[in-house]
Amino acid sequence: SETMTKATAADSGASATERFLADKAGGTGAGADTARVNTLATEVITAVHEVIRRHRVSYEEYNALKSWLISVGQDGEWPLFLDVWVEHVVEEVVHASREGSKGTIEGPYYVPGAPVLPSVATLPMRENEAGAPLLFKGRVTGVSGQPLAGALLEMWQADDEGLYAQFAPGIPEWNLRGGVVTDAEGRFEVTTIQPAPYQIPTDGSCGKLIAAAGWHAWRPAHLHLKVSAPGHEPLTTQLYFKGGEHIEDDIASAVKPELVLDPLRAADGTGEVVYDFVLDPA
Ligand code: MBD
Ligand code: FE
Repeated sequence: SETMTKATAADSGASATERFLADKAGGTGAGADTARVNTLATEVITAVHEVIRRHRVSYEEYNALKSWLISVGQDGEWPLFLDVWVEHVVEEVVHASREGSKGTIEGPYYVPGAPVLPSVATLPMRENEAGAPLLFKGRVTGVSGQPLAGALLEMWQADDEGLYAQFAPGIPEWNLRGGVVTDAEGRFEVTTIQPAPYQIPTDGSCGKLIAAAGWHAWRPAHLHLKVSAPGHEPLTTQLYFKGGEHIEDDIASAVKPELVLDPLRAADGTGEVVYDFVLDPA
């Protein structure tokens, strides 16, 4: 039933908060620079003041904002909120001068340490995992075209219901998560399933904002990838599907034209597509 299989915001939101605190919190290096903090904090606060003046914000609206901000933390939805509405601009700025493949946002659901798989592999999945089979193959090279043998291609994706293992209950730990190692010519060939469009949780604070503003909660179907090799800049990216719903209006603003796949489809729906990754030198 719906209640058995649907993740609640509390499930996936709180799990994303725990995951972030375990892997990425404590970035105090940047925080140590007083001048930088002064500039950024002052400008963010000033931008808020300007919005309040321009739109003559009321006390009712101020208190609604205050209670909403409190609820985002209580729901554990700060990673979700930030990755959906803020991360894409950070990614744009940080990777502006990358020569190799385009990247995009990581989002809240990466987990390091997925099972390591050979260059020709099937992602861990349940018997009768729902969704059309997808054969995804290609090559990892450096910017001058040299093959990168032994590169690690980490993949993670939602299942056919839009749920991520380790963030929604009842899914095997590493379902649809794996790290594929390229062969001597930098090649990989991964069998997975076609992902479905993804709806961010509607029952928590982010969902409340979406409903209150009259937005939609959808991301287009996507594969997440992290490609890494010694001596090279790791690449965090996502791949989408041509003609798929919400390609043009991703709630997370993370689609780029270079990231849209157009698989060959067999009569039974099985897809096959080639995509090559180019990594910048470190
Ligand atoms: C996702 O699956 C995702 O990729 C992003 C960016 C935000 C929420 C859920
Ligand atoms: Fe995702």
